[in-house]
Amino acid sequence: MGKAGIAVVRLSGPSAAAVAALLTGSDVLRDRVARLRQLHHPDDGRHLDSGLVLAFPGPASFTGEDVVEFHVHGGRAVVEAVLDAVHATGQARAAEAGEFTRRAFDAGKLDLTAVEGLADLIDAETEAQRQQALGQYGGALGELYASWRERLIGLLAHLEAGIDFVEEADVPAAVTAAVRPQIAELMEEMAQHLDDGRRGEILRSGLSIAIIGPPNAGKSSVLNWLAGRDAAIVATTAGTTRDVIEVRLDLGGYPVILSDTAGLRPDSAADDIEIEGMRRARDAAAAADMRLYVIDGVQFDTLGLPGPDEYELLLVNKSDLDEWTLPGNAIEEVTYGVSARTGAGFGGVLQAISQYVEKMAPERVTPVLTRTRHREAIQGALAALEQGQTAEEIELAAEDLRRASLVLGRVVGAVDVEDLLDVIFHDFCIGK
Ligand SMILES: Nc1nc2c(ncn2[C@@H]2O[C@H](COP(=O)(O)OP(=O)(O)OP(=O)(O)O)[C@@H](O)[C@H]2O)c(=O)[nH]1
Ligand SMILES: [Mg+2]
Repeated sequence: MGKAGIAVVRLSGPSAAAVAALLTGSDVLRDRVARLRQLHHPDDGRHLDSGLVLAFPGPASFTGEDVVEFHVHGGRAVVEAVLDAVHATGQARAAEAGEFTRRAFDAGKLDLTAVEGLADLIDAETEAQRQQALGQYGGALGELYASWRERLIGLLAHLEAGIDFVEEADVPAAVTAAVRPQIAELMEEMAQHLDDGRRGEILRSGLSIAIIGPPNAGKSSVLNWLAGRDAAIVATTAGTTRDVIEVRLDLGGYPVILSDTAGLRPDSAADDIEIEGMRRARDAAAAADMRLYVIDGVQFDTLGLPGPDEYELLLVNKSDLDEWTLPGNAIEEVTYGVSARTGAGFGGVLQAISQYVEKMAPERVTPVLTRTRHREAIQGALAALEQGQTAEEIELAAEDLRRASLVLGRVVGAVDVEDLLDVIFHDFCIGK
């Protein structure tokens, strides 16, 4: 809900045309032509607005049902009045969150991965996110999983045919021997699909980068410089930042969540609030995909430098000051002299972040999986197939294949997923 030039009120279901007729006084469902119509309240005939009325007769509509859209002016009172008039017909109610998409799913218009792709498309903030979501909405991921499932079901049919001949000594063994190499091939494809550096998941939810280091090193200043605004308080007092401050950025199409944290120093030098802040800082550092360790290039404690496994990039800040130097024991490849005051050196830092992303999430053939739900399912299917490969009895091997195909069926929503649906559709807004 908000103010806009145009608002679209959508109706879906068998009464859509009847409701539209009551508001417009005309039959709108005949074709897919947009027509300018005056909308009136069905109770007292009062004029509500003029707007376009556009009908999509089922089944060739988004939901598969008859759909009518009113394109009215986007003022709050206009939308309220039109919704009120729609309710007054007694033939319609407000949709629940995600209900249009859920009906589309029920009508077989979209599989579950496409539904998720649509939700991601609506949430997409960067260009790379948009491309990935659009691919998934278009069915790329769903088609891959469906094709694996089809192959599995084909192989399963072979095994089951073999089971019919368990009485004959060599038939079952021959069937299993014929099927196993094909299962191995499928397993190889699944393993490759899983070995993607979590690219799709990172792109969907954002790469998390924690800025850590001693107090007063300029961590908040680095965050502000990268964010291009004064998101965090900067002050000469050591221990300024206590809470973790998060900023979302678009780095070359990749969504990045930067968090500024409290400076780390011995507990004895800090009060209770700062100690809690440092605990949060350590948690943020542990949970991050990447860590930027910031030190002050004028005052640093060489002995106090963290081990190279505690950060991905070392930023030696305040290079604008004369007394600035790089610590002698810094590892050259990951060390960057910067000034959060002048912006010097940040070009190299941004490049290093991009390279790091490329390294941890190499670009491979699409489609990539984008959610933990997908990863767990493919891992589950793979585990079932592995077990099937070593099963002695043909019946047991068949059972493992059946399990794997069931798991794949659940990812795309082809088999019993009632429990999953509420979770997935809950992410949607009303009216989608
Ligand atoms: N000359 C110079 N001063 C800087 C630079 N970056 C930060 N400062 C100063 O260093 C002081 C500390 O900066 P902050 O960004 O608050 O440091 P911090 O690491 O977030 O500090 P805490 O939140 O207390 O841990 C401030 O007075 C900044 O103005 C820089 O590149 N050059
Ligand atoms: Mg700070």
